[in-house]
Parts: sequence; C-alpha cells; structure tokens
Amino acid sequence: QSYRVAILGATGAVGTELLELLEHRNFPLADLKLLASPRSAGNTLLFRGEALPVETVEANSFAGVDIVLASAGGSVSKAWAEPAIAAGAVMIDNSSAFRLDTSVPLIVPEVNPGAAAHHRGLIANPNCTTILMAVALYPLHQVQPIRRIVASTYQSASGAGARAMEEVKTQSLDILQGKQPKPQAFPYPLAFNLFPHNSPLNALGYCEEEMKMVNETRKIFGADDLRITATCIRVPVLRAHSESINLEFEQPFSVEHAREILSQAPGVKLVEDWQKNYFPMPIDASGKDEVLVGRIRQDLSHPNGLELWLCGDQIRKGAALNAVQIAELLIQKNLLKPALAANS
Ligand code: 2RA
Repeated sequence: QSYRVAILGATGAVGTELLELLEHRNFPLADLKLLASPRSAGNTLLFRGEALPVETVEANSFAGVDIVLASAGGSVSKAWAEPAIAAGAVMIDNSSAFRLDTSVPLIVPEVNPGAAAHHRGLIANPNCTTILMAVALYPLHQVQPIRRIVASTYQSASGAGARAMEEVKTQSLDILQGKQPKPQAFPYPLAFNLFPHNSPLNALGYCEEEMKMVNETRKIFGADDLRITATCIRVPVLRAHSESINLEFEQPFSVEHAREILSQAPGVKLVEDWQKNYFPMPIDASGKDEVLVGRIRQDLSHPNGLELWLCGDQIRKGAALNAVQIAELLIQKNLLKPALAANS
C-alpha cells in the first residue's frame, strides 16, 4: 500500500530534510504535495529527480492526504491542524504548539511508540534537544528509573533555521577579514562566540528551550516526578546539537552496565576511544541518523550518579527523521485513521 503525504513548510531546513528522508528511506508514497506559506511558495523542489511545485497552503490543500508532515512554525500548525484532520489526514507537527496538549501524543518512536495509538489526528514531534536526550537516556531509565537529570546543551545554529546557519558562516568570514559581524537571525554575533538560548525567560529564570526539555521529557517518559534541570546554550556549530548529561539514580548504576545497554540501544551509536580521547563530535553526528553517545563515567561527586556526553543531528533525528519514523510507525501499526474515528 502507498500513501499520500503533504509536507507543510517544504522550503525550510527541516522541510528539505524531510524530502531527502522520504526519498532515501523509500517511503511508500502514492503522492507528495509540497506546501508553504505564500511567501515561500512558487518555486520547485527536486524529489526523485522530478521538480515538484511548492504550492501555497489553502483550505482544500489536504483533500485526500493521509499524512501531513508540518514544520512551518507554531502559528502555521495551529492554523492548519483542524482543516488537515477534517480532511482525514494525520498531522505530525514539528512545532511546539501542541506538544503538552494532553490529547496529543508526543512521540519518540524508540521510547514511547505505544502512545501513538491514542492520537486523534494530531501527533507532536518533540523539541530536538528532548529527542536526542530521550533516545540516549530511556534505555537506562528502563533498567533503573532515573531520579534526576542535569542537562547542559551546546546547540547548533540550525535550530534557528537555514538563515542562522548561513549567518554563522558569513559572520566567521567577516571576523576573519577584520569586519564587524552583523547579527540578524540571533540578537548577538554567534561566530567565535556563544550565548544562552535566547527564547523567552520565565519567572524562575529558565528559558522556553530549557522548560521544553523538562516538560517534554516527563511526558515522553510518563514520569511526572522525574527531576530535570537544563541550561541551553547556542554555540557556533552548524547542524548538530551536543549535550552534557548528569544522571542520578536511586541506586548505583555501573558504567559497564550503562555502556552495555547503550551499545545495543535503538537509535544510539556508542563512540568511545579512551586511548585516543575520541568521543562524539558534531562533525561526526551531522548527517547521521544515530545519536552518538560517549564518555560514560561514574559521577565522582555522587555514588548513584553517571555522566555522559552526546551529539546528534538537530535537523535529522532532532526533527525530520523522528517525524518520518512516526509516520512509518503509524503505517506499521495501522494507526493512520484517528482513534476518534475508530471509536465513533
Ligand atoms: C533551537 N530547538 O535549537 C530549538 C528550535 N528548533 O533553537
């Protein structure tokens, strides 16, 4: 069987990656529609050697569509979720608009595939930093529940879009040529610099990006009492996020056991060469499906603690690949029609 898919936000960094993944994963497509806002529509994008038109999204864009992969920002997802579902499609939304909505499953296929069964036409793709951390930590959590997570992130420019990636390059060139860099995608120069994630701050001094890691991880793990704190930093790296993770368990968790678990964990690649001091790096993670994990070690400050380091492609597993894997999951489990329809 094959399916009619629409990509909403086809011209963005994640949209481009969705196209590439649908092609290279040989997704069972009956038809592919490329949709964008009026500002981005009009040109064509190559798919399987064919130039497909990027159409302006409108009321009847979703007629006959089975799956909508949305990555055009929260306001666009909010505007088009209802029409898409009414047309009989399932929307897999990469924005943060619906992630904490109790009626919307928030899915990392390696972690909580079962939650997809409860969808009502809408499934949320978690934030990139959350996905990468969840893939690495859930296998450990399954063996012994994690009591507390302290996460520090080193986030690539790609999280702010293709324009931000270009800005790092041009700013670097400007600086090397002795010119003043002109920040546009970010409020400050990113080349040869780094700064706390510039999403809005709450009364506790945490930014939205940090609260996404706290709230989304609890929902995905089904562990509301999981204690999490995070510090999210933007760094001058193009498309792979890195995260330093400190874990506290109820009992000691041996490094050897953790290493053995992660060496077999779905979506994880263990990268550790202690003799060469070689561990995950963004340049190795970029373009890859796996989350690279390494430097697993006992926390010398806590008998029940572990430390680890990870790198993952923010555009791929952090967004587009996870969304395509959710679509593949829905097909595999015959979950394309909303549970609502099934119950009515
Ligand atoms: C960022 N995770 O990196 C956010 C949005 N993709 O800025």
